[in-house]
Amino acid sequence: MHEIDSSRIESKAALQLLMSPQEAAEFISSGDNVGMSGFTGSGHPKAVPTAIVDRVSEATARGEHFRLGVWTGASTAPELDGALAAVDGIDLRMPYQSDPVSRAKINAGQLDYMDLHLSHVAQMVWEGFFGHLDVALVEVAGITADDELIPSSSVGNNKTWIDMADRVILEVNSWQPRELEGMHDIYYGTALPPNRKPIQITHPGDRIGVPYFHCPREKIIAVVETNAPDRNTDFKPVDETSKLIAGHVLDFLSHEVRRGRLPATLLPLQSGVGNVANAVLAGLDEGPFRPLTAYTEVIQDGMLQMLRSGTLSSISATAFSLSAAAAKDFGDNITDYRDRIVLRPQEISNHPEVIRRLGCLTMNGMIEADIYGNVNSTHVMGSSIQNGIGGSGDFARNAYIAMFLSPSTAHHGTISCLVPMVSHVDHTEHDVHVIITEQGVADLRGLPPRRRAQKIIDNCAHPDFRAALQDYFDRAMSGQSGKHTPHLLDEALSWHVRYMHQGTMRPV
Ligand code: 0RQ
Repeated sequence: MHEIDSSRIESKAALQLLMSPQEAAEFISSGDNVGMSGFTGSGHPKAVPTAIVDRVSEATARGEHFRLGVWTGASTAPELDGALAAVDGIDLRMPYQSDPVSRAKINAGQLDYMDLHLSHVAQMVWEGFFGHLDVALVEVAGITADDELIPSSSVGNNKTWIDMADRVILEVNSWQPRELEGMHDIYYGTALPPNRKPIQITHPGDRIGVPYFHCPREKIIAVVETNAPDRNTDFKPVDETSKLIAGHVLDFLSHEVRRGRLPATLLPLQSGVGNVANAVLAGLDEGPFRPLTAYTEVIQDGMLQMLRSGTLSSISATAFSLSAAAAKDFGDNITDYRDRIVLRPQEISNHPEVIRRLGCLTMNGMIEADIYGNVNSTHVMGSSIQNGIGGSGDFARNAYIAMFLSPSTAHHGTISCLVPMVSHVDHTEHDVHVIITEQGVADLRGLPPRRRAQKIIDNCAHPDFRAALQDYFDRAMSGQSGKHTPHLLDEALSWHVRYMHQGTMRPV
């Protein structure tokens, strides 16, 4: 840890509650549900989780169990998700994870996981589906003299955790820039039906809330000071496949502008994270469209670069997900960026009403798509979770144009990402408008199922698998099944079984 900046805590009451991470962890008991901050590796608590891991290990050494319900915004970091999963300290995890250790535990049946639409989490917690929230463990960038909490590099579900928990533990992280203050927009107007009001956002930069979390003083039981970085994962250099996909996205968008279906400034962008997304954003930064806006979930390196160059004029999101270099650039130049960024609670950043009204252009990754356009974003071979649906459903279902992007093959070309029937469905054929691989673009809008199938096979499948997919489709067309969405049901999933047995989906 770096040196603590004690000026971050201006509240006299909060100063009285300063203690070590170990002391704070004593307030958490086995069986508690703990709502933790954290979203795509940013803004998660950095010190108390490690102290909880020690408590779990000590309990295990005594032959006892110490398990918590762990609720977050989205993914966190190895020292939280990975470390707690490794010592079997998690009873139920929700709503999103991407950690290799917790993934292995989930897929071994040793850890229960609920993979949820990220916009649904707050409402489901208000309704009590996951039980009572005992503790909120939330990182903040500071506490003002008036006891207002300055959010950190992610907002996620923190407002809900602070509102709903009996007890609140705060980590004040002085690694987070002091100038984050004022960048957030925490909306306190949400309610359950029939008391819901329209969400008054008509432009990504609109502010409808306040810059702070409110928390009654008596709920705060511990304050811990830290100075530790976010996860800040570096990207792999952009590869040829990602560049080809990015090129197809740009061609597609240009075509839509030429057809008059999109303005030259496009519509608010949403982009998933990862190398393909970053390559697309780099392509857009060099492309002809500007000024652009983004109504998205996460601000990754590519989006920051687009702000720097002026290609993007404003971004709404719920979190950052930056490499170490981009995080440094953000911290060094925060005064240039801050007026153009709004960070919101995830039920607002991913709100279906707003996404539909703004007409977002959404770009998300996938594990596989089938020839009719159903998309699997979450499960490898139909039963093993990879990460979770995250915000992809919130955005795709309500998008103006829902694009799904992926290389046409996985695992060094041995698996086709275009298949006869997806082994798990996250986005149905009704929610998927365009599929783009390095091979090309399948614009499925306006096409009935059999025409969609031919387009996906022709435009998106890898040549190594195209003949096998065509053969499947032709035989399904001439077989006994209904002809609206022809299938050979006994064969559809044996496509995947073949991979399990032979390590390849190549036709044999
Ligand atoms: O496995 O890591 O063991 O090599 O899946 O695949 O190619 O690295 O791609 O990082 O973009 O992830 C769908 C998982 C794609 C991601 C998914 C294997 C592959 C590799 C990862 P290895 P890549 P990406 C919304 C954004 C859901 C949430 C979402 C995701 C691993 O995009 O989690 O959209 N999406 N959030 O080898 C077997 C296949 C496979 C396969 C890939 N067909 N069969 N394995 N893999 N395809 C909101 C935001 O704004 C953030």
